[in-house]
Amino acid sequence: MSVKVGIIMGSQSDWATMREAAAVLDELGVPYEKKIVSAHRTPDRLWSYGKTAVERGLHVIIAGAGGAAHLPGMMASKTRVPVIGVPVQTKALSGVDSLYSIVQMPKGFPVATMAIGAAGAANAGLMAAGILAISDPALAVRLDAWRAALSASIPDEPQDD
Ligand code: RP5
Repeated sequence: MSVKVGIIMGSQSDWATMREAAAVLDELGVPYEKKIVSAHRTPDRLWSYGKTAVERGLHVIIAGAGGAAHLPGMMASKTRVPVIGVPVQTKALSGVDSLYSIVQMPKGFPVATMAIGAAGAANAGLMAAGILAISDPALAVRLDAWRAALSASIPDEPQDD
């Protein structure tokens, strides 16, 4: 069975954030591939990844980048495979630069943009799982159980430190 989720990121330095998406997919038993694909440093790799995404059987691409974060949008321009964008938190501008670079796509080429940083990456994994669960009943059961467990872990009342 081919891998249906691609996790791509602009740099090795993004992995500390993007591994949160991978961790969620691991918990849910969803196979994925992970690659460094930079819009600026490896544009040919980006082009080739986007060009072959459909034929390789990818159903969702999670793309994380920081700063001038053009990777998710450029990938969305190259493939119809849905792209979930993760704005990586930057030191200089706290990730607002990444968010603005990813979220404001022109009509016709959408990127489903998550929150800045680790929470956004984890949610990207959950979003990808939710998309695959539409046609994978066993995954749907696992995702429902994951969600129920999270809800059950939330206490009714706050505790003193
Ligand atoms: C972007 O530039 C990457 O997505 C990364 O978030 C940022 C910084 O990259 P490095 O200089 O750490 O490699 O392309």
